[in-house]
Amino acid sequence: MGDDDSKLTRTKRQWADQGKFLTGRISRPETDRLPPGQHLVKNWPVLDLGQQPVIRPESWRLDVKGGAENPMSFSWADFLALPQSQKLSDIHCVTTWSRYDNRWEGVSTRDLLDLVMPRPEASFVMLTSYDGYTTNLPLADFAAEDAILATHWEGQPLTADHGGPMRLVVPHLYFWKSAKWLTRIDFLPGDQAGFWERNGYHMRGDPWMEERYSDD
Ligand SMILES: Nc1nc2c(c(=O)[nH]1)N[C@H]1C(S)=C(S)[C@@H](COP(=O)(O)O)O[C@H]1N2
Ligand SMILES: [Mo]
Repeated sequence: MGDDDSKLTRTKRQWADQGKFLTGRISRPETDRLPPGQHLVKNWPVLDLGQQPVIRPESWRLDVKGGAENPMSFSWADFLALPQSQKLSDIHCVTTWSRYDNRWEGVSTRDLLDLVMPRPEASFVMLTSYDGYTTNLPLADFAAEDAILATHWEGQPLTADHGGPMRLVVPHLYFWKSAKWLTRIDFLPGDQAGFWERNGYHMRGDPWMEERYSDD
């Protein structure tokens, strides 16, 4: 990865420049389940930079390093020994598809945060994945009640194309914030742009506010 000039990246940068898909409407999750400009799908599309890493459980690691009071490095066995949670949530992708009622199992981000304890000055999170992908979000969004480090979808192990063995799911933000093949989490005092955020996408990405692209 790191190829900031691939065809996909150039196309998406153009969309950001043109404001493609923007409706100018704002809605609220309490009243509108489907955010503005989205349409429902029944299948689950695969979207990524096209370099799906092959990860063996023996070599898998999750490192929670920067900005933590208790930095930790988890093996696959360590991770499976953490408290397990289930969440039911909707997916909203910035390319305008949404998918309702996805059943996830894994470790809730709150349970992870209780262990590693971000330092008081930490307000943002940088996620790094095995394919080199990065994405950023506010710590408050990462710590949302329904955010989960998911190992299972609909009762089955998460497949490699959807980010298995483990991906983040932050359902109240556009799906590009939900890093597949997650391997590293850093807490930061200030916000830094990840991969799509450097290519014209919004630093926060709230679907109900249509925060698709950065303002400049
Ligand atoms: N590691 C990694 N995570 C990623 C991506 C990626 O390219 N690499 N793409 C993001 C984007 S743009 C989307 S829309 C979702 C797609 O997830 P899916 O393929 O499971 O639908 O993953 C997000 N997480
Ligand atoms: Mo996406």
